[in-house]
Amino acid sequence: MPQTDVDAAAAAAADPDHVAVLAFPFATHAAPLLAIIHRLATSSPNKHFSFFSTEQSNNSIFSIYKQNINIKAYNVWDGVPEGYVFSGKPQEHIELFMKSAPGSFKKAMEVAVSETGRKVSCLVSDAFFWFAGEMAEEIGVAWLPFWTAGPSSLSAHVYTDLLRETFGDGGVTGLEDELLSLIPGMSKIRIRDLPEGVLFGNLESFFSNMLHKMGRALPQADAVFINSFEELEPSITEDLKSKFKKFLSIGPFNMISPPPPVADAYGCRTWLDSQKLASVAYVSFGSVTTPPPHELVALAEALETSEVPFIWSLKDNSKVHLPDGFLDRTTSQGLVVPWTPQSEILAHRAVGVFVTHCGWNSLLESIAGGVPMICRPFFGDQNINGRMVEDVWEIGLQVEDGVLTKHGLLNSLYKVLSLDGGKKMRENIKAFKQLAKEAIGPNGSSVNNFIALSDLMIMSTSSKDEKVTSNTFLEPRFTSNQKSQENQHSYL
Ligand SMILES: *[C@@H]1O[C@H](CO)[C@@H](O)[C@H](O)[C@H]1NC(C)=O
Ligand SMILES: CC(=O)N[C@H]1CO[C@H](CO)[C@@H](O)[C@@H]1O
Repeated sequence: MPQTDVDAAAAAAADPDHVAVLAFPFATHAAPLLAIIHRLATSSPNKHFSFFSTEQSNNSIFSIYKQNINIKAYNVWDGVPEGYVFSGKPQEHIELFMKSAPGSFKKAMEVAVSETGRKVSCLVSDAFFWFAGEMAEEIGVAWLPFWTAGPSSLSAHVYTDLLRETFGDGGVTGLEDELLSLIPGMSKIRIRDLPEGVLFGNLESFFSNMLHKMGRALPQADAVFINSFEELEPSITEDLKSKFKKFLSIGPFNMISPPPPVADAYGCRTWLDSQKLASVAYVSFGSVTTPPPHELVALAEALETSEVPFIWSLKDNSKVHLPDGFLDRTTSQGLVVPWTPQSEILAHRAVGVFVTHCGWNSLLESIAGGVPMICRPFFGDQNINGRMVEDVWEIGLQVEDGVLTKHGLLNSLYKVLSLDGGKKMRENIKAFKQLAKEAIGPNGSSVNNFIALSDLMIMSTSSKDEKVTSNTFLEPRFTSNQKSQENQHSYL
């Protein structure tokens, strides 16, 4: 036997635990899953983790992590048949991947099992993979799905059947402003705030079906875990704890291990240093979405008229839509840059408001920075997040009528940045920041939930003494030369 096989065999005999991790390889799903697996692997050095994703995803996320000898990446097929011609329909690549996924994951898992000599003892997956529950059942191990967005959107998917029974699935025209009082913790959410595909939009689309099946499958999981903290949405959290066998909030990840400082390529930090306390508007809609041209114009006009100093993260190819001369006229007022170190900017004392699409990761970064938001949501969970921001947490505003207009944005900027209006929002968001700090501190809810999650992965008796403690909770997860994470999240 070659030496490496001997080593593998010895390690497997010492601790046969083998956690298989199935990642959703699109948008910002795989990276946060790997972040948590990295922490678990660091705190359980004898357990082996196999991480399954597509080659492309795998290449982009693995390069940023410190090498862990007990995590191994496996590539799974992206589901695109040889010579396939894309018809251009939305989410086609996702649909192809999802159709092949159960088979591709099974095949890749067989390879990992034979290579390591360890049977799979626990299955962790993106919550999107409703079929992973059946896979886990077949091999007789625990299923631990991970939901990458917030608790309120998760609740919407778990309650889809009840919502459809109550409001019908034949369209909701006229009911858009009905409140969802029938769902615990959602009494301020309107039908119109729901993710599309629950009550409106194409209920038969591949994506709607996937989320529907997911909502039905999750109560069978051994635990559902999430990048949030219980104190942010206590009533929804409590309700989901009663729906699921276990519901474990183990975030916010961005506060547990903040990305290390990166080079200030566009001079944002230096520029911010020269600005007044809580005076700057930071504008970014994540890396997936750009508002339509007329909204970019409205935004530019509002910024210029308001004279509010700003940093605007805008891709170079969108600059053509800006009003003539805007960039020249605003050189001393603000910066328009193609990329920003978002969490650092939001943490800077000079930033007073974040104009955002309200994706989950951006929202958590805004809490970490204590910066109130102006939300212009686009799709997925962004509408429900925006509603929570304005009406439940009172840590920001939504743009009027859901679109950016010059007049509306001027109003919102004034409200958030003026001393009186903004003060309460700033206090509220700083209070959440404090709660988040406590959640990830000694005996905090997220720490205890992390330990509970880790315990669920210990299936074999031989490793029972390898208990995770809160000491390993804050293990740094990045290499120092890590490129900053993309800041966006929505479902896609
Ligand atoms: C930890 O927190 C729980 C719940 O808040 C509390 O009941 C318990 O006494 C705390 N334990 C310690 C050691 O502080
Ligand atoms: C199985 C496989 O090819 N895994 C790759 C995943 O990505 C890392 C980082 O780029 C590669 O080193 C692995 O070879």
